Amino acid sequence: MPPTRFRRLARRTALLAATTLAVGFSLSVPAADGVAPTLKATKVTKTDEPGVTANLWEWNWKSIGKECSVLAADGYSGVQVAPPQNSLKRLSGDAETATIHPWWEVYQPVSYDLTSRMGSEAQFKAMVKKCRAAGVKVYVDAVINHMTGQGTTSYGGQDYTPYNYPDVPYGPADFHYNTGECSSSDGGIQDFNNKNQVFKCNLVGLEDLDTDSAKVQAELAGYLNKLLGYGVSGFRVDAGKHVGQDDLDGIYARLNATKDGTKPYWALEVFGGGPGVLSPQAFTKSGDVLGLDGGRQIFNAFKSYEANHVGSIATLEVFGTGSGLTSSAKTMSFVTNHDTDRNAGEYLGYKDGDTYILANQWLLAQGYGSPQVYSSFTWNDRADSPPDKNGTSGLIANTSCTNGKWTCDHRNPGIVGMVGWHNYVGAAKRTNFYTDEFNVIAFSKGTKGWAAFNNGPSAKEIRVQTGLPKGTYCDIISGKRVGSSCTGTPVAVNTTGFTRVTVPAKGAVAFKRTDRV
Ligand code: ARE
Repeated sequence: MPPTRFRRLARRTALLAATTLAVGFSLSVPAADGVAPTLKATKVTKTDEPGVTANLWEWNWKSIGKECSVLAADGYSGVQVAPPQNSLKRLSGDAETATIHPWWEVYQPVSYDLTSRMGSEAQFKAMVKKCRAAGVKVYVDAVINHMTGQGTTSYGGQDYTPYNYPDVPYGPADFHYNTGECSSSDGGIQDFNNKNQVFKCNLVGLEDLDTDSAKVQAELAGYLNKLLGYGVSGFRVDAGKHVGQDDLDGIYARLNATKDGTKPYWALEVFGGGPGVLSPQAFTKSGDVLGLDGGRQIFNAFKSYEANHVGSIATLEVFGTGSGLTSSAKTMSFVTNHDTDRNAGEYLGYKDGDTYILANQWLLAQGYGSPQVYSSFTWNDRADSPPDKNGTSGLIANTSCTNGKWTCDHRNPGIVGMVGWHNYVGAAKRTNFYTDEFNVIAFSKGTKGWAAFNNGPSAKEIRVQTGLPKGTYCDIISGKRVGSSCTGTPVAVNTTGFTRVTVPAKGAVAFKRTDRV
């Protein structure tokens, strides 16, 4: 039987089963964690603030654990990791992709057991422990909107059928498809401007959980509280837009505090577009949101000149609420993530090379939101599996930053330099904004740091105010200060704070007050 037909039949059967179940359905709410009281029951008010994070997407737990000491030394305060729950394990390729184990298997949960492509539950725990010991907080990509949309087998070994996940357990009544709340004709989101469909129907065929029910909320909170119990500091909420504000709030209220005694960080994935009620702004009461619209604006500024000969990074003088984005305080910002990296033409990605690096350096300097730097694996086809441990097992190999299979942009010396710069200047205000009205900009952050960015194809000399005292400073993009010498380009600032400096093509120059040699 062709899979779609099987699926349709299975859905019909599930619907019947759901109707039967709904009659005798009794609410059983498992205790959230047993140990820590939920946020609702405590007076915890401070929310975890992530600082600069590295998104080591689909790196395995062992490799992340190892990398945390590098992250700590480079000034990152957190790491975001891929969805750790048990997921779909495909048995073969199909008409959509011949790849047996496309990267997106992990976005199809089967249970909240932590056996995954990235490792075992014990390895996950060990990774969190190691990272926390190094001073790096861990943020988990939480897939709580849905379960799978295909398959019957999983990495954890548990089998399932449509709308039946015995190991959670979830049955047909735990899905919107069967509660009758989804208004579309086929149970899927057909109209992304329709609130009911966006919240209550299946996103790309993924079985949408009945997240307004107390039972489902308690199961989800149980999963997230397990992670918090292991020392996790917060979550990137996958498809947050499709859970909806009320259900997100219901789940969040059931969470425990983090091990640091704060409310967990909660960054919601909410794509722009659609009516106001579905906009990222409309979710900022429920948590921070991912800076997806900001990523597009960054692309337009850095890339559109090359593509269309219009626009330039001079437009970034206004970036934030002034350009229609969510406020800095409510945003997790980035140049790219695992989806947008595969969306050339709308967002920058590692394949954009110097432009991508420069955009990351700029974002760290601009200081909008909680900036995140993305590093993952190289790919040719957008469905490509991450490098495999043993051929086609689906289990992810250890990361190597030198074998060409992984991108390790968070280690790029110029990006690392700007992480330190970002941390040092803190909340200092942007001043002395300069632009040549084309593709070069420069600015200071208070009297703490100065940076210049050239997105053009040739080097450019500028004469600008730095806001810093007279002296010779070490450019932290081309090198760093070691004692009183500089391994990069020294830059002179005169008694009135001005400098005359050449900003390399597709490059930056930056220094902090403490980089004086
Ligand atoms: C896979 C197959 C599908 C199949 C499905 C179920 O590709 O053909 O139907 O499995 O069997 C990722 C992949 C999907 C993959 C899925 C599950 O991208 O291809 O489906 O994993 O394995 C909207 C949502 C947004 C969502 C995107 C995909 O608003 O939340 O669609 N993004 C998150 C993740 C993705 C992930 C999922 C959610 C699912 O970040 O990586 O999917 O967990 C406009 C609209 C947006 C829309 C966007 C799509 O901008 O405004 O609303 O985003 O386009 O790019």
